[in-house]
Amino acid sequence: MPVNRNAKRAEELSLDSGVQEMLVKAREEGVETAFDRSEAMGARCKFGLLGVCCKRCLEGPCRIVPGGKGPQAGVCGATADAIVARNFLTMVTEGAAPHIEHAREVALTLLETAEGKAPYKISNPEKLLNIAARLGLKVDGREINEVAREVALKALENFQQQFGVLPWLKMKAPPKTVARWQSLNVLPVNAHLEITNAVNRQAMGCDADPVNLLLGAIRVALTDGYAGLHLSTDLQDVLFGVPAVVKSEYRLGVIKEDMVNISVHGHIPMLSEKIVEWAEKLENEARAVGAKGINIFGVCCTGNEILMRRGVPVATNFSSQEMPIVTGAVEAMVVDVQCIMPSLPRVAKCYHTEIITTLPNVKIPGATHVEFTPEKADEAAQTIVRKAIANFSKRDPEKIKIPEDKVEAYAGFSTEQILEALKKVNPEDPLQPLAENIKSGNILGVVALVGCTNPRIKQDWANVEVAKELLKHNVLMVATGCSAHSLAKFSLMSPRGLEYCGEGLQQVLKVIGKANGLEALPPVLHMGSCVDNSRVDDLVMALANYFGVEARDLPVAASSPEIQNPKALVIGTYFLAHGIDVHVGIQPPIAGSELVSNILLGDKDRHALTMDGLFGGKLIYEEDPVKAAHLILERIIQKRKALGLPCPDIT
Ligand code: BF8
Repeated sequence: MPVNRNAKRAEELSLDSGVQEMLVKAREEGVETAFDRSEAMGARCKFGLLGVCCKRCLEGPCRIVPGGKGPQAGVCGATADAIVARNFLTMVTEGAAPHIEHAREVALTLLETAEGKAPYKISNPEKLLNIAARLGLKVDGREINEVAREVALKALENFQQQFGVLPWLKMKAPPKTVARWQSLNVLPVNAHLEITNAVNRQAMGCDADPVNLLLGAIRVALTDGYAGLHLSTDLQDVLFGVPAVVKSEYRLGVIKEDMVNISVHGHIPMLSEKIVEWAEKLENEARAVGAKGINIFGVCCTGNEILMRRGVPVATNFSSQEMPIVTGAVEAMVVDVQCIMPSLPRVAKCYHTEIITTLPNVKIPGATHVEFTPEKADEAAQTIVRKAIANFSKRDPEKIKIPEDKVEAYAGFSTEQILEALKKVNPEDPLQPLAENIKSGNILGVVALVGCTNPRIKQDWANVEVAKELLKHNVLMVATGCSAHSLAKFSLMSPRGLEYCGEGLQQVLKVIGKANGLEALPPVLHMGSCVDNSRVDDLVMALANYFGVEARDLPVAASSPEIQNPKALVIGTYFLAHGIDVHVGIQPPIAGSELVSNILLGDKDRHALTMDGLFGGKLIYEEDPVKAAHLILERIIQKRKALGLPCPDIT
């Protein structure tokens, strides 16, 4: 890697001291990382940032300078409004497809498990029976595998039925909200059809109406929410268990010098669950090569999945996924799908780490491929763990340096676990303590911090600052995805984070925590991976029911200060469809169209047509984390006022 003498210092690129240390080491060893590439990329393309570049046919590529002297439409006549709306729909669709494929794979795994063809079991029959009953299936007197098979087949209808409303949406969405979606013609039928239709309407010479295209994005987002997020979480809980509170550790210090270290990275728990299982079974083989055992740690959302259910520690999140390799002490990094940097094998080449790809559709030059399918899960996991053990002796002792920092964190806050914790305060009416404290203002509102880290901004910084400012104003926080990792790394998922909370919130966290044998609940509740935003949705729906209103009426919001991936954008759009405000700290490419920007970002009182007016929630774009928190607080206050709840002065 050529030396960049003007490169930003490590402290300017990440808030995480371990990542900073590894970034310095990588640079000293001539290893290029995402932080360096992001800097080398320089200022991003203005047309791309504005969303006004169109590459849909060979007449172009066309690009428009909005309001400038050049052409105000592409060769075909598409205006900036149409191009920006179409590009937005493309991004949302590209975010939805991975979640939808994830969910389909889980449904197939459940089917194969029920039929005895895959080596998994029904870990939570109670949740399975509950889903079956809600789907209207007969459960009494039937074998559990028989019910599981029927649930799996019903789940697969989300990808193939030709008529009616998406089954998982029908099962879970509140009727009043569904009626609104129906009136706007945004109800999905099946996930594959919706993805095809979305791609079709974006194609050259198809849908050119920006409003219609944005409603198309809502339709894709609803598909994502129900046939992607909810379906994945529900069936994963059936197969692997509903998360309950676990105590674990975070940061690069979870890598252990005297053990065989295996990193699991990606999103699909079917693989990582098996790696954890086989790592335990093959401990002796690791000892035979001189290691003290096998240490599994997570990165990104696979990290969330096995943290939530098994308490497996997490090393880091998206932007710094290359850093575990730079420690020189990782024998294998096993990846499945999504958010995997293609640079990993290039970084690994400088050390002894083996990058192992696993799913048929994801291969990376320079990686070893061990094909994983649910039926062959045991064989694949054994092969992978043995490869890691064999690599232990290939370490270069000169290159080993592991940051010492690690922090404790609590995770496992599924909706079920939150209700269990609340039951300890009020067994008959578990939501009452939460609802009453929202009513009184001890809890001003609830905000979900969701999404990513992004090398365009200092890693973890915006996530942590938004959270701290909201906690200070008594906002109860939940978190998912890589932003959950950011908050855990800085003690916001341990009772130590209590010092950042306002008085009212502190009091509530202490009361609920003590009732559950803890000093206090952590100020931010870890609800899981990105597909587990379904859990956030479940919690909001439970609260809405309790208050007798819709989600759009509640003082709740979502925030993604360091958004990177279109998946986070589609999740945000899903929340918007429910009328939940969504903050982003990096602007999606919409600024090239005033119309599109006003629809997404505008207030219903100031613009004729807005998401705010149609659905009740709007997109908030603000890069400054403290200002962003205050924009969120303003909206929370507005919603509290509309509910007739007391509103403090916010300063
Ligand atoms: O699905 S939070 S960087 S890892 S997209 Fe990716 Fe963003 Fe991380 Fe999980 Ni979600």
